[in-house]
Amino acid sequence: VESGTPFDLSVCLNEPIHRLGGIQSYGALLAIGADGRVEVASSNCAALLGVPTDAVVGTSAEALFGSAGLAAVHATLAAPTGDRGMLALTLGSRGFDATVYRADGRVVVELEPATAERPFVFSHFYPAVRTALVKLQHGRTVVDVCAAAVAEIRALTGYDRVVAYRFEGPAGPGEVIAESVADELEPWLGLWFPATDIPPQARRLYERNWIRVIHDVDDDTALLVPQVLPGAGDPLDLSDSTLRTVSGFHLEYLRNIGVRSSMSVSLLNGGRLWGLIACHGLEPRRLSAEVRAACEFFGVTLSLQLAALQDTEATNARQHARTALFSLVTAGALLADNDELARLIVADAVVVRLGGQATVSGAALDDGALTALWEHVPALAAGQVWSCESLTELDPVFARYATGFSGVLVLALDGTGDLVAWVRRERRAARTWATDPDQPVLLGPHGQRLTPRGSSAVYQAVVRGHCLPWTGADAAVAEEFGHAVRTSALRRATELAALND
Ligand code: BLA
Repeated sequence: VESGTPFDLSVCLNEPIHRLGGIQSYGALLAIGADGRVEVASSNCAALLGVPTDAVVGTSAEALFGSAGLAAVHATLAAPTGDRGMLALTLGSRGFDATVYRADGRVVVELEPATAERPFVFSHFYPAVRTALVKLQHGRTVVDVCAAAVAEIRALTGYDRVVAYRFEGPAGPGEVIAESVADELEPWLGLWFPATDIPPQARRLYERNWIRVIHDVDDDTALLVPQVLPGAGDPLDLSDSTLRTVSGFHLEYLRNIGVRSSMSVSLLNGGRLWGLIACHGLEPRRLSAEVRAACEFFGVTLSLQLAALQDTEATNARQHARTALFSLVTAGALLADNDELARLIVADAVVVRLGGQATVSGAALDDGALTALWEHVPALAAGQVWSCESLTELDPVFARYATGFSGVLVLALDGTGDLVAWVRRERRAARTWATDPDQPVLLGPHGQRLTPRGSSAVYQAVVRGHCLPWTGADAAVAEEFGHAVRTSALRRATELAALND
């Protein structure tokens, strides 16, 4: 293939990364069927367990683990600790940290040689994690807390670079918002990375489990034997695996940025992935089961704290809105003062539409643009909010209007089309990208290679046609305002009724 040619990204989108039929070779995997026999085993059993894979497949699990060991596996599976459990197991004279979960109707046991002489005990690591978590409590903003978190995770794990990476929207690109990095590496703070760096099926997988470790990008994958499940067309589902082998595309990516090992921890709010803590090592790095469990625990706690901060920011915005609303309410005319409305939610123009009649204040708006806008606002119930950050992306027709605005946040006052619309102009946001966002992947001189990236090759690109994003707080304020309008309309109606009595 010619170098510099674009790469077909649909290949990435369709890759079944949870069923690649192999694991990282530092551990072994066994899948036990309903009859208690091993149906699938990784190809490295001889090296890790001292029994060749061919002899393991078909053997009864009880023969391998002993009846006490097998009972411990089932007890761990039955414990209400989430989708996967951990325990210490011995095979012959070898000690292992085991991870157990269910997949495709089998019981899966993953075995990693115990790193220390002692078995896995979370409490060994607990004091360090506790100290680290306490340090997070002083952060007042999401960025502050992330800055403390990356420093603590780097100290706990020893990776060379640890970043907090925040997505813009669930399928969007992302920005490095905090970083702790070794002196000899170039800083990435503030860099943007294209959305295609983390495809949607990977994002979904990362909502399901909190942590993933790649111990060596040059590892020889241990294949599953047999490759496809008996009676099925696909390899075993490794969604819950800790040893899961990794997409070749991602390994290529890591090699291109000079990374030998990685770990990432999900940042979730309400079950949705909004960011990652991503760690890079310049050398292969195996995390012991207990350090991994500590990082997972750290990620859960960090996510909760960040979610609480995000909620606090929304609550503060609501409080601020209440104060602004109070002055509107006491002035007696909620919908009469558009300037005050534009202070409630930052906007370039505010449109109040009552009985089909629109009053615009602030920046001038084309009549044609307004007509097009009304056609695009979906049907909303009273009090409901709808917003859009790029009307030209919604419909290219919006590019026609010279007084062009990019985004709108609409509050429905009733179900009949009365509404308030806050309108924002385009914000030409200059971003520093780690690669050309319009051509995120090129085939390099050595055939199929993802392009290297980093701050030495930054790319300035201006994002066009979008307004300053509407935040959850903006929506909360609009809802609050809608509530006030309805309450005061109700009060006025009651007063009128009383007068008429
Ligand atoms: C996975 N891509 C990932 C992961 C990260 C990134 C963090 C999670 C796996 C891990 O922990 O290493 C990307 N890493 C980043 C980014 C930063 C970082 C943006 O440090 C910035 C600070 N990747 C591509 C292209 C494809 C691709 C073009 O660039 C598709 C061809 C695929 N990335 C890809 C896949 C995965 C991935 C398939 C999932 C890997 C897996 O979990 O199996």
